[in-house]
Amino acid sequence: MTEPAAVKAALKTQAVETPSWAYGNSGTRFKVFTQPGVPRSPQEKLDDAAKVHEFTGVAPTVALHIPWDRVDDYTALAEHAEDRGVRLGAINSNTFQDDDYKLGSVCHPDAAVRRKALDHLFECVDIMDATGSRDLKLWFADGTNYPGQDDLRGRQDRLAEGLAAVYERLGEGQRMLLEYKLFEPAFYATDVPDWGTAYAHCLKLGPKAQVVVDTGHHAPGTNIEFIVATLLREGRLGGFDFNSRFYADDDLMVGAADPFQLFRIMFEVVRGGGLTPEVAFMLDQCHNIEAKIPAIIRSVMNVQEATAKALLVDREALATAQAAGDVLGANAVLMDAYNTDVRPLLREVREEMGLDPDPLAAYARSGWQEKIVAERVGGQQAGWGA
Ligand code: AOS
Ligand code: ZN
Ligand code: ZN
Repeated sequence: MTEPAAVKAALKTQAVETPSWAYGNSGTRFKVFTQPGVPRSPQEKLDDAAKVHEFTGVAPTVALHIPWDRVDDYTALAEHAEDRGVRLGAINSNTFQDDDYKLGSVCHPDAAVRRKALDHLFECVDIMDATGSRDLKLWFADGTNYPGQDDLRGRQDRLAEGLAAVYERLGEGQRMLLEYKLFEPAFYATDVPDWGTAYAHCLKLGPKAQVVVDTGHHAPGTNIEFIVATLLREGRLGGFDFNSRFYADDDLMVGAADPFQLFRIMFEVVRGGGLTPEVAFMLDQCHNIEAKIPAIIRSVMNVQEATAKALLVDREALATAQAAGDVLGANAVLMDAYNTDVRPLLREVREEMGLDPDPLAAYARSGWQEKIVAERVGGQQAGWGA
């Protein structure tokens, strides 16, 4: 049995990165619902993210998205974050919102469009230099809708060429995280559809290229924990984009749709030694109909609960049962941990960190929501689902 003190220590050091776009208005392609009090600027998104960190104690960094968070002075933005007790995290690129990208970005058949996409990615690395961000997160909407539309292999060659150029541009201590996604917006063939493709490109590029697992980007029934175990084993798990899905890339709160899956994933993280800063635990979510800051606090707590349960797995008993071929016994060890109510333990962890044991109640009492509703008029759309 893992010592409670060790479990608590691990939980205190875990960091969950929240995404700037989760604080803004969002929706589906049918409707973006606006909420009162949402941020009007990247600075205000950071102010909200700082509240999530203040009440959870484990959300010290905020991912930015360019151009949604474009500002004139990124050093000043980083200072704004630090003034509020948080730091800027991964820089997310956007090579999907311009008309030019209809047939792709770095995989586009036209060299001029590929150049434009590359220039944007270089700009993102420049921003990392200014903000001190470690990670560039790359998600490409590239793909084709019809068989024969473009050459599948040719597109991989262009992708490899583009990625290599970005890799070259990375400085000391910087990484690129390559995200894969089964489908959408392309429906016939996606250029980075799965972890195998992402891994193959990363392997060729070098150690600064790592795979990022967005939990919503798989076919139903995919064993995501197997992917996590494999990538960790190969030293290529750069991080997660956490969210929940029922149908497609739903971007619902992590741990809401399938907490058992999140536990299984976190168990493989713990088992594979991945509970370190080398693995970025990021949220990639949109809160279309629920209150945003409380939803993000809830999401951070859901990650903590899954992590606590994963840490509680009796690894020795599990190994003994596995070695003895005790199928039911081994399964029972895992289920015992999953079925443990870890909320009292997490309340203790928070109290030991000098926090309120109930972050949602503390946020509700803080008056922040009333303040932003009163002060902010004309909140920004996240940029997503327009
Ligand atoms: C898109 O489906 C991906 O999940 C992206 O990671 C992300 O939602 C987007 O890049 C927001 O920055
Ligand atoms: Zn993502
Ligand atoms: Zn996604």
